[in-house]
Formats: sequence, structure tokens, C-alpha cells
Amino acid sequence: MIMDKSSKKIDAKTIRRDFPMYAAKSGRPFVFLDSAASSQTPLQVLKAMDGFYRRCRANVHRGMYAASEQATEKYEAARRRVAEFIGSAPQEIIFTRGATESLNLLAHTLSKRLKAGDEVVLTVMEHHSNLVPWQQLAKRQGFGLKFVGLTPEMTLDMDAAKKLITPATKVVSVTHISNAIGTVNPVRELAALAHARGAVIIVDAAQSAGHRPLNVTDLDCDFLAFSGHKMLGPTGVGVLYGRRRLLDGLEPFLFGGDMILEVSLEDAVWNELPWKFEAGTPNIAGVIGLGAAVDYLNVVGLNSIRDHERALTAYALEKISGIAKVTVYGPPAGVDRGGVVSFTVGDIHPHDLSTILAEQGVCVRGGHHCAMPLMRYLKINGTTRASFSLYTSRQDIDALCRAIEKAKKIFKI
Ligand code: C6P
Repeated sequence: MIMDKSSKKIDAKTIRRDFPMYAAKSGRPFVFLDSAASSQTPLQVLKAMDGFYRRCRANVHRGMYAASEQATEKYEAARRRVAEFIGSAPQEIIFTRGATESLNLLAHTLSKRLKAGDEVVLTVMEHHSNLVPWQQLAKRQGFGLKFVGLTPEMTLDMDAAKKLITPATKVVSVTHISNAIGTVNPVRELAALAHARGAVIIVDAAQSAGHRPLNVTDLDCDFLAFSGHKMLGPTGVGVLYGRRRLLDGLEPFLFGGDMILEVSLEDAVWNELPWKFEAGTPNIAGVIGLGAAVDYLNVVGLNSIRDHERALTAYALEKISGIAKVTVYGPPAGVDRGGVVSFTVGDIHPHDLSTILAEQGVCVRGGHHCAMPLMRYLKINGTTRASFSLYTSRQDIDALCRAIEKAKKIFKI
């Protein structure tokens, strides 16, 4: 696999040849600005999954026959590629259904050790998947939750984080990049604060994986979660990374199938890592597709993708905030951001605005983005969000701006 570590200018028009959705005819322009919800999938990923179903359709780790052995080899090869993608060992990569399942797995297994007086530190910008599991478990078990707020620039308030992370803190769990406002959190600094207090740190990388280089050693995180479908892979597959020594000490989350080494009627012995956490038949085609997505991203180059998205975000911030009656949320231009621009237009409800934009072929997300507490914190009911990927072009952003102007005319603002 050729990994391109340099940064080359991405030509979205050329990239789009690999994405069949851009060739599908619907009678409307296809201005796709909703990659934060789910990305498009390139042919290379579709082919890899098709190859599994056509040529080695069998279960993994079970059959002694060729098809099963080939399926197992492809499945484990994908694990090695994902491990390399984030700088970990293959034993530290657990395949799940997505970031939500990875985060639930962690909350359930880690909270078994928590008791009244212990604390988990989150931020006000967490996606519900990294909030609700902790909230529910805190109610059941009596441990406390603390939330780091934002600065006026909508970056994480690190002064508050320093005060909130104390010897009572056992877990710090933060999003790497906010799906709702694009804030990039200083994970390495947070990891240092957590580790100094003897706590572990979980990083929700759902919005950073596939958008910029990701390395667990550089981040110094203990656990990391992400989804395949947001990084050009198929739906229904995700990743949980954990430091080996920590995963070794955790109880499994789900029971049955491959996670077991030996069972008697009375008890069971768990398989070794990573299979200890992979109960039942996994999403084999999904994992193979995810491996192909990693290959695709590596060939284009994560630095190039990051720089492409940064340039688009700067362009979008300038163009969108230049429209009268528009309020843009998130860090100002010049501060590092994910490829997400969230905004409101006058008092148009974000659902109404996204419907009008959709009529013009512009696909965005409108609403609370599964980050309702953040919306409340910002004192708004939601935003309209445009989000980018390697196939996004400046023309898409121009089309969005024209569609916003049209919506303003319709709503007479
Ligand atoms: N955010 C969005 O439109 P799943 O659904 O399990 O693949 O990912 C959950 C998740 C967790 N953390 C973050 C930061 C996320 O952005 C998401 C998914 C989508 O913003 C769908 S709500």
C-alpha cells in the first residue's frame, strides 16, 4: 500500500469519478454537503465488498475450507490496515457496528468500576452517543458527571478543564471534532491532564477519522472510537481502539460466538484480544469494505484531505458569513476547525431551511445534530450544517450560498 504523507492539491472533479452517487441521475443537481452525517462510498469499497460476497462468502474464524479461510484472511488484513491507519497494534482494534456502539461498550465496561464520589468529565459539545450512556449509568451507579464548557470563541475552555479534571476523575471522554460546530479539541493536552490525575481518556473520533491524520500515540489517548460510514466505508461497521493493557483488564461487553475460548455449563473463558470484544458473527463485508476505504484514503493522502477541507471551510466561512442575516456558529476563521459550517438564517427554522435547500439539490442537515445540550448552551433550537469531504468543491459552496439567498426570498427576510 502506497501511503502518501505529503500534501497534494485535491481535484474534487477527478475524485468524483470514483463515487457512483455523482453519476446517478435524479433530475436535480447533486450538491452533497452532508458528509458529517455519512460520507459517499467509492467504487473501490463497493468492489471489495462485492468480491467477498461473490468469491469467499463464508463465516470467519470457523471454517476449515478455502472460502472461510479467505474471508478470515481478508477480515484480519482489514484489521491490520485499520491498525496502521491510527498507529496501533492489530490486537488493539475491535470491530463494532459504529462509533455509538464503541462508546456504549466503553461506558458500560469502564463504569463497572465507578462508584459514588468518582467522576466522569465530558464536554458540553458531546454527541448524544458520548453523553447518554454516561448519563444513564451515572444515574444507576451514583458516580458524578462534569462538563467542560466553551470559550466565547467556541473552543473548549481549557481553564475550566484544568479545574474540572481532579483526583476524583476516573474517565475523560471527549469528541475530537464537534459534529455540530466543527471545534477541534486539544486531545493531547486533555490526555496529559487526565493522565496526571490517574484517569483514562476516550476520544470520539467520528468526525476526524478519514478527514485528517489520526495517530493514537500522538494523541496519547487510551481509547478511540469511530464509524466506517463517515470515512468512505460502508454503514454498520465501526472501530474501537484501546490500549492493550487496558483492554486486557476490561470485561467483555457482549457474550457469545468468537469472544469465547472455552465454555462449561457453569462458566466461560474469554478469547484473547481483540476477539474477546467481538461477539457473534461480525459484519465481515463491512470490515472488508472499511479496509478498502482506508486504502483509498491512504492513496489520496490524509494531509491532502485535511488541507482540502481546511481550504473549503475557510472559503465557506467567508462566503456564508458574508450573507446578510446569517449567523455562523463555531470557532472563527483562522482557528483550526473540522470541515463543518453550522449557521442560522434569520429566524428560519433549520428544518424549513434544509427543506428549501433540498429542493434546489443542496443536501445539508438541519436540526440539533444529536447534540441537543450544545444547542441549549448556545441558546438556539438548531442550525443548518454544511459539511465537507474530499469530493466537495468550491462550486458546491457557491450553490449552497445561492440556495440560501433563494430561501431568504421565499421567507421574505
Ligand atoms: N454524527 C451527524 O450527522 P454513529 O451514528 O454511531 O455512526 O456515530 C455517532 C456519532 C458519534 N460522535 C460524533 C461526533 C458524531 O458526529 C456521530 C454521528 C452524525 O453529525 C449522525 S447523528
